[in-house]
Order: sequence, then structure tokens, then C-alpha cells
Amino acid sequence: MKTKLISTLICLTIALTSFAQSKVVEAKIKVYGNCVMCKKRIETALDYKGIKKAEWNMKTKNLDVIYNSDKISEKKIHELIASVGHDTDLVKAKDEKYATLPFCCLFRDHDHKMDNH
Ligand SMILES: [Cu+2]
Repeated sequence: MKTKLISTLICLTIALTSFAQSKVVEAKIKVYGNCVMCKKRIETALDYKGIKKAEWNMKTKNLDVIYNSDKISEKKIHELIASVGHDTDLVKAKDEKYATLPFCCLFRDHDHKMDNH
């Protein structure tokens, strides 16, 4: 009887732990861009339901994102980034959208160094 109770408690603990982990997820996504304008554009695009934090590093091109996996998928985050003209390792922006970016943001054609801006 006692053993059964303990194993029930262990099962419950495991279930609760995995439930908590499935909700808030931290991810690092490679996002291509050049400058402060890109940073603003990327982070504004990720001001979206289910995303708690989005911070893009201009130098490393890494986006640190914290999101609720019940509300948004990582795939959707990639699509949001692509929808404003930026490429990720998974989703590429449409050429038409990329073409609307200002000259300094054209990351496919120019790899600007940070100190140019
Ligand atoms: Cu830019």
C-alpha cells in the first residue's frame, strides 16, 4: 500500500515537471541581418502572442527567444521573422519581401560590419 502511494507520488511529480517544461521554452535561433534597424524589425515582428522575450544580437546573429509552447510553435517564430524580410536557418524570406528592405539591411548581398553603423 505504501509502495503504491510512493510510486503514485513519483508519477505525479514527473508529470508535473514535464508539464511545466513543455510550457516555457528558451531557444536560440540564427537570424540573418545587419544593423540596428534589422534588430528593431526582428524584435518588433516577435512582439507576438506567446512570445515572452526576443533579443537579437547584431554581432553573433543569434536570437534568444523565450516563448510559451502552448501558444506558439518554434516554426511559427521562424515564419514571423521571414515575414518581415529576414532569413533564419529554417525559413527564408520571400524575395519580394527581402527586396523592400533598406539598402543597409540587405544581408544577403552585403555583410556589413557592426562598426559601419
Ligand atoms: Cu538593417
